[in-house]
Amino acid sequence: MMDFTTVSGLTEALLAGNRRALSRVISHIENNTDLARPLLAALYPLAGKAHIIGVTGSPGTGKSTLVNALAGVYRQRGLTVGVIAIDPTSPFSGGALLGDRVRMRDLAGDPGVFIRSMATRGSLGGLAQATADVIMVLDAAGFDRIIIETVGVGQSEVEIASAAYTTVVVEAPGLGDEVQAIKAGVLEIADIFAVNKADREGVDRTVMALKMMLSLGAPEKLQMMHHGRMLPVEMPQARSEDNAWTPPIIKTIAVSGEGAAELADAIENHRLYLEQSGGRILRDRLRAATELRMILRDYLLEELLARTPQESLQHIIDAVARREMDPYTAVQRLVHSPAAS
Ligand SMILES: Nc1nc2c(ncn2[C@@H]2O[C@H](COP(=O)(O)OP(=O)(O)O)[C@@H](O)[C@H]2O)c(=O)[nH]1
Ligand SMILES: [Mg+2]
Repeated sequence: MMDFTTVSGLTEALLAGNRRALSRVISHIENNTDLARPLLAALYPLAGKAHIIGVTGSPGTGKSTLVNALAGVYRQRGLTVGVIAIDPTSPFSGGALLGDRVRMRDLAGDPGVFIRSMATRGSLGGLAQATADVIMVLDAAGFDRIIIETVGVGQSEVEIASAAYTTVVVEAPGLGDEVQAIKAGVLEIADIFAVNKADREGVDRTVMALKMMLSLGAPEKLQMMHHGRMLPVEMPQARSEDNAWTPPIIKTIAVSGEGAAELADAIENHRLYLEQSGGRILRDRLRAATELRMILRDYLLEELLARTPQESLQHIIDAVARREMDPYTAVQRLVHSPAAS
């Protein structure tokens, strides 16, 4: 009988391919139970083999449908696939949108595919960290390819991109001003562009706009890296290694699966490119640096708040609110005040 109540029992079952154990482990991590950290510590050394693919883009471009098709291609090629869908939080229920789950159901029942939705409730940093942890667990569980679907809005896509080795940016024709849609910060994270809904009018205009952006985009690329708030200093160096890679533009029709094999080929080319150029090692360092920063930031904040007496904190907040103290001085006070006994 497998013991799902202990770290060793869960780990053993997970490594044996038990999907229920995998779900349990992820739940422990999402709910931050007492077993979460020991499980992460036990699994961390076992991860590092999977190829991690980020799929991002505006809502409605067809990301979920494309991920479904891509996972199907990988399954045909004998590879196992883990999918993490990060959905916009519904303003009413607080739950993930149903649509993604419904469309991804094609693959349900296949033991070579594991799909998990994570709702974007809570802070961005929290989600990015939880996502990184779940990626690691799927990696340790032996999935060959891990695909993360995120809605391309601002900071989160950059954070998730730092978790992926290959980032696919999905565009679609007819989303208004193509260049605007493309400009919104995705150019510098894209390793591959998928122009989905290639059955629709205007697809060639979108492809042309992308080609233009790519030919103009190089200097901006490095500059944007410097301004990316979450990115550690290693980023420009990490990316300079990638300069020999020109993001291919792949036309897809996700609903029929057309172009999905070509997209998978492009991803595999990029995977090989990263391995041969040393880019994978650089991205691993980048990932480690980003993750350490996220965890350290949370840890230091928690530790500081834990050792600061509630009255002192309230006192300082009042002082700042009354403008008797500026917030920078307040932070100095908090950081350098002797630990409470
Ligand atoms: N015509 C057409 N519709 C598509 C294509 N791919 C997806 N769709 C449709 O676009 C809508 C949004 O797709 P979805 O995968 O949920 O997009 P997401 O929000 O980016 O995940 C759905 O109604 C899909 O059926 C495509 O290649 N062509
Ligand atoms: Mg979706």
